[in-house]
Amino acid sequence: MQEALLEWKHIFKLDPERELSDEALERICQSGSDAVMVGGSSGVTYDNTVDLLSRIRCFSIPCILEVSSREAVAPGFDFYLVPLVLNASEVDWVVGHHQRALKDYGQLMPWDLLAAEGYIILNGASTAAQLTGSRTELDAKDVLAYALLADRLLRLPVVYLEYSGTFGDMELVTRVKNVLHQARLFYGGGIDSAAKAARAAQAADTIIVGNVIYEDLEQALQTVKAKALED
Ligand code: 1GP
Repeated sequence: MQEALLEWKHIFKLDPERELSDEALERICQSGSDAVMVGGSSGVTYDNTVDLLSRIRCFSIPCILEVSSREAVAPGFDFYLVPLVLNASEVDWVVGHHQRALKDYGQLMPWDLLAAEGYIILNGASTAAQLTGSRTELDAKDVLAYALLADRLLRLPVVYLEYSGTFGDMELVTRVKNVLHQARLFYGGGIDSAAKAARAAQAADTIIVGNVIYEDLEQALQTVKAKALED
């Protein structure tokens, strides 16, 4: 599954706390996107995670859990991505919650299905930034240094530039991409049209589309076209 991760160019991120009709879910899962990721910054529970997983399992698309709280970790996903929020002000969000989870469940971890993501959160107004106390007042050199930290020092397989809720600085995304040596660059935030998806797909390796699924499904489905441009 680690290899599949390297191929994915477009991922839809579904929030288990938000309502999505069966018809909308079917269209998302059959859109041609590479994978769906289940995750959110708040309101994610074991029950709503398992419920969404069971609905996604009606389709053949790979399904990833992005682990944001250990109460919501459920078996049965194809892959698990674990964020380390590199610019969080509290160590808990960098390695603290993770250490406590491993203390309890270290023997049970499906290591072959797990990978860490080096998150750099850049929209200070987002729930993720507020929850983690992320330091988002960063200049380009700061961001590039976090990218180097993730890629070269920690050798994380994924660097995730997270602009959740707003479309980011594509010039900066491109600069980050250019300093990465081995990590794959995920970009997420504010992709709400085919044009923005195409711009983000040029700058990053993998684009993540979230919010627009719930606000304008037709536009969300259009973002999958960016994948075809890259193929
Ligand atoms: C959120 O990066 C994802 O974690 C996607 O962002 O919801 O703004 O599309 P949006």
